[in-house]
This record gives sequence, structure tokens and C-alpha cells, in this order.
Amino acid sequence: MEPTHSWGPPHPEQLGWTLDRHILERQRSTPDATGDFTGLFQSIALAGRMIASRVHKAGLSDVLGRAGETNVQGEEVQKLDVLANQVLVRCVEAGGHVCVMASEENEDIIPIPAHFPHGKYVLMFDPLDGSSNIDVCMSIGTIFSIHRRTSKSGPGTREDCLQKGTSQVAAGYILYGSSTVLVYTTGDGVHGFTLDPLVGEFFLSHENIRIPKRGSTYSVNEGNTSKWSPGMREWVQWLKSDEAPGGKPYGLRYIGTLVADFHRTLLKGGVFAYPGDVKNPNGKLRLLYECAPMAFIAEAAGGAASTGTQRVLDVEPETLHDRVPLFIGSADDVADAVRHVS
Ligand code: AHM
Ligand code: MG
Repeated sequence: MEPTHSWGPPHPEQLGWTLDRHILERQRSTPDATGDFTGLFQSIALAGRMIASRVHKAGLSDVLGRAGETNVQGEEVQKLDVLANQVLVRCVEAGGHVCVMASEENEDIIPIPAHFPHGKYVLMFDPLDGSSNIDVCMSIGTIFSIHRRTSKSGPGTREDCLQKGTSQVAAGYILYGSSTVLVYTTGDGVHGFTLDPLVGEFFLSHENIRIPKRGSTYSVNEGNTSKWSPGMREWVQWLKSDEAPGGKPYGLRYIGTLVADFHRTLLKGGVFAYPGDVKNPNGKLRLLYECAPMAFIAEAAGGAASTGTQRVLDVEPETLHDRVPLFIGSADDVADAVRHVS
């Protein structure tokens, strides 16, 4: 049975539409599918459920606070960052679906131990996005990006990871918010699933998400205004004026967790920006673990993602931890941003 409507209370017959079933239907309709993608996805969803369970009782177990290290980005690592990273690696490495992984938290690639088979996919992730929000019970998330390997066989390489966003075969995120929601795309349709924590399954809740062509909110850390370029300042000033599209100022919404800010933008429209500034010309967000996967989702939902001068999906990564400025969301709002900042 095809699901009959977009999100809202599920039709009783849709109740059996789990994430597993959705991915399996896809596998059956893909000639030559081996089940590897399905297996990989099941491992990611398992990791998501495990992380969600830790996140939702974080205050009760000893997982809040700092781990006492800084990561490759020079940022303080939180205990939950470490835990989420380990959970993802352990859930995926043994499946035989991937040949290599890379994480925002690890300086170099994460090899698959030699005693496990090496598969045809490459998995990259930000295990816990929005770290600064962990200790204050705000929404946080996991972002993932899947490519096919470019090397022939054996252990995967750094080059397998350094692929443009356009080569992604799938991307998604898991938002640990008031509900846990997994959103993914394989490039043709964006679908959202909500975790029923008692059943322990993700159920289809947001079918074929389309981002509105234009929104009425902007999402940016405006505390950085003094470091912005004149074009960036002009754009935000314009959005806050009666000259803004719609004839009235846009509203400001900023959580400080990309997954949460992007999820709202995806469902309601508008624009999220993390621009470059005088100190950090490429901004803060990482191409491989944050910008490219979100750009893949945005475009598949009819939206857009730009660095201000280039389509995010066309950026060639040079290193595992490259950063790029990000303007993402409704197509018309992103076009306005690019007009001002480029
Ligand atoms: P993280 O992956 O270490 O948590 O950092 C990325 C986060 C994004 O989720 C968010 O959009 C951004 O950092 C917020 O940064 P700022 O606090 O500078 O506004
Ligand atoms: Mg992040």
C-alpha cells in the first residue's frame, strides 16, 4: 500500500510503515540491489535509537558534561559526543556494508577492523551535532552522509571520503528533540520517521517533504554581526525591514543546533545561514559532516544550498575537515542571500 497523505495523524493503514519497511520496499524496486544499503541503514537507525535513549535520560546517567579532551576542531568534547561516536562506529563497522568511515570527531578516517568484511559504501557523520546544547536539554542531532566507494576493494581510503556532495547516494539526520525524528533522502524525495520509544521503531510520519519556495524566518547567530561582510549585514538588515519579501520583517529563529534549525527550515521554509567572517572566512560548519548532507536533503526537497558563491554540492573537498559558509533553505530565500553576499 502506498501511503496516502503527507504528515499529520497517520492513517490507520499507515501505522505499519516502519523505516525498515520503507527501505525494504526501495530495495525491492531497485534492480540489482544487494541489501547492503538496507543493512547499512538498519545499523544507522539502531545507532540513532541507542543515542536517543542516552540523550533522553542524560541527566540521570553520568553522560553530561565534558569528556576532558578537545577534538580535531579544537572544540571541547562532551561525554555524549564520545558516546555517540562510539555507538555509530560499533553499530556499523561489523555489518560488512562500509569500507571506511569518517567522523567530525576523528582527525583521520576510521578504518574497518581487518576481521570484518569491507563493503561498497562510505559513511561519514557528525555523531552529535549541537554539542553546546547537550547540557541544557535543547535539541541535538546526528547527521550522516553515504557515498559509494571509489577505490576498488579492501580497506577504504581517505580519497573514498573526499567526494563531492553530488556523489552522495543518501544523506539524513536524526533529531533528538521533543520527539526523535529521522529524515533521509536518496536524492529523490525526502521522508521523515518518528521514533515510537515504547515500540522502539521509527514510523513514517512525514512523507515526501517539500520545502516551501519562500519562508518568513531567518536563522543565524546574529551575535557575530560585527565580524560579517558588508553584504551579509545588508542582507540581514533587509530581512528585518518592511522591504523584506512579504512586506514585513522576517522572524528570527536560532537554536544553535544545525539539525534543529535545519529541520524547522525544511518543514516551514525560510533560510539558515552560517556565513564566513573576518576571522573564519569559511565559517564554522564542516563540508563533509554537516553542509553537504544537509544540502543534499535541501535540494531533494526542492530547496537550495549555497556557500554564497557556489552550490554546496559542487564543492570539492580537499581535506576531511574542510569548512564552508552555508546558506540553506527555501530556494527564493537562498537566492536572495546569494545576491547580497556574493
Ligand atoms: P558541533 O557539531 O560541534 O555541535 O558544532 C556545530 C554547531 C551547529 O549545530 C550549529 O549550527 C552551530 O554549531 C552553532 O554555532 P554558534 O554557537 O557559533 O552559533
Ligand atoms: Mg555539528
